[in-house]
Formats: sequence, structure tokens, C-alpha cells
Amino acid sequence: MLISNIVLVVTALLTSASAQSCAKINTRKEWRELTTFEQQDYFRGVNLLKKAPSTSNNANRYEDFVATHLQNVPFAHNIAYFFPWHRQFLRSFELALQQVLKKPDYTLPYWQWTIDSQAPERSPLLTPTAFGTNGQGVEKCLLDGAFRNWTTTQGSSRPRCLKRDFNLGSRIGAFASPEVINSAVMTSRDYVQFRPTIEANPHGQVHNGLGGRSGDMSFMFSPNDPIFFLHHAMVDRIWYEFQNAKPANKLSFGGPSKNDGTGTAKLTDNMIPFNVNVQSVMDTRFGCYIYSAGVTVQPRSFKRKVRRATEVNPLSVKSDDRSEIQLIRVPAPLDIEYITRMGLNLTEVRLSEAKEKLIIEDVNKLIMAKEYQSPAALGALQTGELVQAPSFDDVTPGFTAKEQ
Ligand SMILES: [Cu+2]
Repeated sequence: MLISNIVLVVTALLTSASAQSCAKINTRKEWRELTTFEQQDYFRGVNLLKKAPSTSNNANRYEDFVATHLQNVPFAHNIAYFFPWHRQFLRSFELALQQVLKKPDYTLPYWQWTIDSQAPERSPLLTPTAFGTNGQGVEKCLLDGAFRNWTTTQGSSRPRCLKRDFNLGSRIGAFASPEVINSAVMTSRDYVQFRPTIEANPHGQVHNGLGGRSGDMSFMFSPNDPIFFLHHAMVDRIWYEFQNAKPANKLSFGGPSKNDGTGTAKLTDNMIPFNVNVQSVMDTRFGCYIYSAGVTVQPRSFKRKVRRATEVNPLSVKSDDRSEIQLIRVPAPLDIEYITRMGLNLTEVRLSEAKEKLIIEDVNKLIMAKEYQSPAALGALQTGELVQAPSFDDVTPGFTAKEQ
């Protein structure tokens, strides 16, 4: 009782301290919730930043953001500050877009990749009229989409093309499904447990899936690829969901303050290189935004004979399988090269992969018993209708209730 009162008072103070600076609270929407006109705004804004002069000594304003990410790797990854650092980073990018677009209410879109998790290469974002497909040729240069033929100087000694290199050739290995994310959001004890659960695998799988061996997304200069910001807006939204899942999560924070896993991070810690502390980004409304509930799939009386357990082990649905249309895929283990390059803890990564596998096994048991259907199932996507989710809770009906 006393503790919850203190939390309430602190929340109230924080809210009043920064609410004045927001003329309005805007909603960040999922890519598929945007009109074509709104989607074009992102492409136009990013291309304007790419042409705008740098505010330091980089090639252009866009690369200022890439450089900020690249130069502050140890303060933003594999550490307690992962979520708040990227929240602040995204907010500064959003402000820059508002400026070049001359739209003070412009908000970053997010990519709800959980919906595309079972065959990410089929995502409507990865098309020639949107963010482009896979890189081409030996160099894996991006030749289609709104950023085709882009040149970058970040992360190499001389200008080169923007690269995308799907990790399975023409396919991208499965990402974390909505149920995996929902489980982490609903069942994590606190921030200390929640942060590595999301950072290592669900977040890393998207980077490594799009970037593969040589693509920009697999490296610390990943913001070179403008899809980075939509991926990280989704990551930020997952944190937002966690924060809103229960009152105790609102200001939950902690974990290692140093890259080697030592130290204890606190809300009052300043984030390098930003001149703000963790506390000041704990509520997205301090940054004048909230998130939409996203999209989901309404199945159209979807009937399909589910393979019986004797015929198939649910765990055998591999990351690159595209024939199974009802069961959920277990994402392939993260590449050891990626883990090493990112400085991730190998044991931690493999442990969270094992946990992920168990959750999917449970989900698949429910699916096989015809008690549950995943909105991300390929069959649901093929025959169902993509709709705006009524609320966060409805994204994965039935499952969280069973989980808790
Ligand atoms: Cu990052």
C-alpha cells in the first residue's frame, strides 16, 4: 500500500514535470494502419534527412543518427539502458523528421513484425514499392524500394551501397511470434528479467534476419537501413506494453549498468551521449507519444486439418519451412557471429532460445487441440482479414490467460 502510494506520487511528479512541453500526445501507428500518403511521408522525410547537412561532421543529417548509434554501442546494448537509450534515440529521430517534413505532429511508424513472423520475407514492408526487397549481387546492394541506390559512409572507410542480405537466401528465418512476445510482456517478473528476454532474441532475430552475413542490419551501423527505426519502434512498443501490463511495471528498471554485466543501473542515471536520465523517458507521454494497439488477423471461418501429433512434432516446424500454415515456427538459434559481434552473452542467448522454444511448444499444443489459432499463422494470413486490433489484449486471444 505504502509502496504503491510512493509510486503514484513519483509518477504524478514526472507527468506534471514534462506534460507541459507536449502540445498534444500523438499515436505511433503500425505501418499497415497508415494511409499511402502517410507511408510516403516516412520515405520523403528520411530522404530529406539524407540530403540535409550534418550537424556534426558526417556526410549528412541522416548519418548523424547512424554515427550516434555506432559511437555509443557500449552504452546502449547488452545493458540495462537498452530500452531507454533506444527510446531517446528514436525520439530524437522523430523530432528531426518533424522538422524536415514541417509536420509537428508527425510520428514514427512501427513494424509489427510479430504478424509477419512466420515468413518475414513476405512482409508488405519488404516490397519494391516500400522498403525494398533483398540486396542484389555479390555486394548485396539494395536496388529497389524508397532507399534504392543509397550510399552510406558509416561503418566503412569509403562510400558504399546500403546492403541487405536475408539470412536464408531468398527467405528470412522466422521471428518471435505474437505469443512469445505476449508471454514475455505478461509473465516477466520485472524489468531485470524482461530486458534480456527481448534484447537477445526477438530483437536480434530481426536484425540478423534482414542483415544476414553482410547486410547493414546485422552490424552496429544498422540504422544505415531506414527499416531500423520501424523495427526499434516495435521494440519500444513492446517495452511500452510491458510498462502498461501492470502498475508495478511502470517504473520497473534495473540490471547491469556496465557492458560486462556488472554494476547496478538506476532511474537517475544519465544516458550517454544524451543529456537525459532514464527516468525522463520512462513514460512515452514525456516524449509526447503513445502506441496504437496495432493490427491483428480476423480468421475467416478458417478450417484446416491440423496435423496430428503422431504425424509431426510441433518443434519440427523449422524456421525456413513455408508449407505448414497453422503451427508456429521455432526461430533458428542466433548466428554465433552475430552474438559475438553484438557482445551478447552466449549462455543468456541460448537460455532465452530454450524458453522461447517451450512457449512455442505450448502454443502448438493448443493449436493442435484446436483450442487456439495464432494471428500470425500463415493460413490465417492467407484467408483471414487484417484488421486494427481492438486493444493490446486482443492481439493473442486466449493464450495469455492460459499462461498466467
Ligand atoms: Cu541499437
